[in-house]
Amino acid sequence: MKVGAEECDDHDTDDGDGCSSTCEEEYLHRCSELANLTSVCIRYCGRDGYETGTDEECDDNNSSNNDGCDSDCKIEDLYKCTTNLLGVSVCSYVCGNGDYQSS
Ligand SMILES: [Ca+2]
Ligand SMILES: [Ca+2]
Ligand SMILES: [Ca+2]
Repeated sequence: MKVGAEECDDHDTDDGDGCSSTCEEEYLHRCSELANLTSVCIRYCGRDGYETGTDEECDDNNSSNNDGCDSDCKIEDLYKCTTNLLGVSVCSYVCGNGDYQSS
């Protein structure tokens, strides 16, 4: 169960499963508690589209690189992303599109 300053507790001391060995939510993960006070952590990057208030810069609901939004949900160089009606990022390569963008 969660005590004091813990952000999560998944009954192990492993890193890389969403809840770290120091009981902190890991990068790009979100944890929620079950009724038995065990934390279940999921990686929100690569699902549910782009979510504001998270570490995502974009989310195209996949874990592929080189499509504008990389596997860590960061916008790749020379791409620009917008969010479609379903909340999913749509990224396009801005180099060579005839529209100079300085940033
Ligand atoms: Ca863990
Ligand atoms: Ca997401
Ligand atoms: Ca991608």
